[in-house]
Amino acid sequence: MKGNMILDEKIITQAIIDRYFKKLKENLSVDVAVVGGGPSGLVCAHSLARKGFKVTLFERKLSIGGGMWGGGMMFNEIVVQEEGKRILDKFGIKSNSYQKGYYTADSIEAISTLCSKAVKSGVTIFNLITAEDLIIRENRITGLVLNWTAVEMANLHVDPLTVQSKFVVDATGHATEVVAILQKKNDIRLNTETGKIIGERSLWADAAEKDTMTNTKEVFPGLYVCGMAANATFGSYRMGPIFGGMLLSGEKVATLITEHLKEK
Ligand code: 48F
Repeated sequence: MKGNMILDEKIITQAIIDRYFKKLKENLSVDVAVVGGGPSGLVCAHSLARKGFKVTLFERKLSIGGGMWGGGMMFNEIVVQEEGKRILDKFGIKSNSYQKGYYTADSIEAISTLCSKAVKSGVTIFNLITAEDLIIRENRITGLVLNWTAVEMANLHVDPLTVQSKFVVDATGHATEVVAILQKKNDIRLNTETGKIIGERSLWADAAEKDTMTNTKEVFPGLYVCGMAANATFGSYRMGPIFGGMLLSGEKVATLITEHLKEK
């Protein structure tokens, strides 16, 4: 290294602690808290942050990206249809026409770009944190209850911390975890036909992709679902490795929430 500066491990440690806690404190009260850093959650968070809203995304795992990295059965390519290609273009993700109406993209380029653009548009992402509960006031979601994923994995008895949020988005994919927690712990009715989570059905790409858009909506006051969580909640099909619906759903949920944030 140039010069005579001697690196001090204590300063390195202080820098990380100071900066992390500054970031955390700045995100204790936000416009939108997104749970899940898969494709739908990232597009949602990116769209809202670009409009100037304060958006925080919590991801359980070490890596952001959910189910997109692995393409289909670990073949790291994804497929999108015509409408989905518009979003890839918007993010500057290269796609290749396969045959009429079908495009492919490198899943690594796709998800790393979504993540990078989300962060650069102002989204704060906290990885390694799990949403384990919700805060409800007067029959409306007003925040999230969070804990370290490591606490969850080790099954330790450690109390969580909280963030306040005007809106919460469940972008947790197949497990639709946030809605499931809400249903399990509270005597409430969801905005579904049965008032409960209807559950995901077996694979049907075409119907699933269309339904994802219809099912992207508010499921309980203050709580929206997008991506695969939307279909799992409202009882539609899974779609497999076609990702247009995930991207478009993220965009749609951001538009819906924007309308409400403007009213507030
Ligand atoms: O599953 P995931 O990629 O959700 P998505 O955006 O996309 C689904 C597709 O990947 C694919 C598909 C369509 O092509 O069927 O499966 O709907 O990403 C969900 C993310 O949420 C995280 C999880 O680790 C994953 O990265 N997650 C789940 N539960 C929690 C969570 C939780 N309680 N707290 C924090 N993160």
